[in-house]
Amino acid sequence: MRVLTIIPTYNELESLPVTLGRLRAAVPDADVLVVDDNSPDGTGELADRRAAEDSNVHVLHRKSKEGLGAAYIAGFRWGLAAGYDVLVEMDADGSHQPEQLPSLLEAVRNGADLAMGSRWVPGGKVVNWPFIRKAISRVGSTYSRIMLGLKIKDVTGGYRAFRRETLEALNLAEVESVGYGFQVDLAWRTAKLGLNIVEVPITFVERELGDSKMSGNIVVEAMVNVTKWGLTARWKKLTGKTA
Ligand SMILES: Nc1nc2c(ncn2[C@@H]2O[C@H](COP(=O)(O)OP(=O)(O)OP(=O)(O)O)[C@@H](O)[C@H]2O)c(=O)[nH]1
Ligand SMILES: [Mg+2]
Repeated sequence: MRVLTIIPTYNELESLPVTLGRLRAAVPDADVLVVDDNSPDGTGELADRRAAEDSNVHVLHRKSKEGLGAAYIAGFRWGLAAGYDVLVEMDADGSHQPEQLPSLLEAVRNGADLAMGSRWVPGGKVVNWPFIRKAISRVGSTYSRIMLGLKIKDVTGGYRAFRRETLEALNLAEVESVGYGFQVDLAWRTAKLGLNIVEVPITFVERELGDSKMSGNIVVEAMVNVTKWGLTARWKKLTGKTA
């Protein structure tokens, strides 16, 4: 299995070297693609230096900050064109521990079309999150599950391994969401295709270095979209139109 781990970055100068080092040590066979949105702090140049030293590391430079979703879609396209079998999503900030990647890859090897790192299944954990952050994540996941009829416990999580055929079957050009909505969107599209989604327990560790790109807007976007998708699907069912 040729594996590509995609790491989107925006101002991750402190975190990226740590994450890259851990990832290359934990899963040396996997290639890495850093997708940088022209970070003003020089993250893109740092990634270029790492790529020059290590032939398993690649960099995709984008002109401006267009959000996590757009960066991942560009990364998926790059990885599919390069012929990888499995494409992994991983944050740069250490929240997704590279040492746990083998369990996601194992799930794919055992037949998952999409393996999702999950904080909210037995064995899953969150380290260093205040009560309010946990509450927002759990409420957001539960709301999405009810609205969209999903069985997944951690819908917004962003530590995932996709089999290439899964991404080929999704219509990536249709995906517009930017933040957490992007993760929900991909999970929902995968579920609608009837593909095999497996949740793998992970320990999610809140970032220690650098600044968050999370914003109220991202949460609102996700909630609005989930509501829209859920109601549209119900309406189509009621009126007999196929989704
Ligand atoms: N290329 C690119 N990467 C982004 C963008 N926004 C966020 N990222 C990256 O996406 C990953 C997740 O972003 P975070 O800021 O950690 O968001 P979060 O995990 O919701 O919030 P934290 O609690 O701060 O960790 C990190 O690797 C970011 O650098 C963007 O617009 N473009
Ligand atoms: Mg983070």
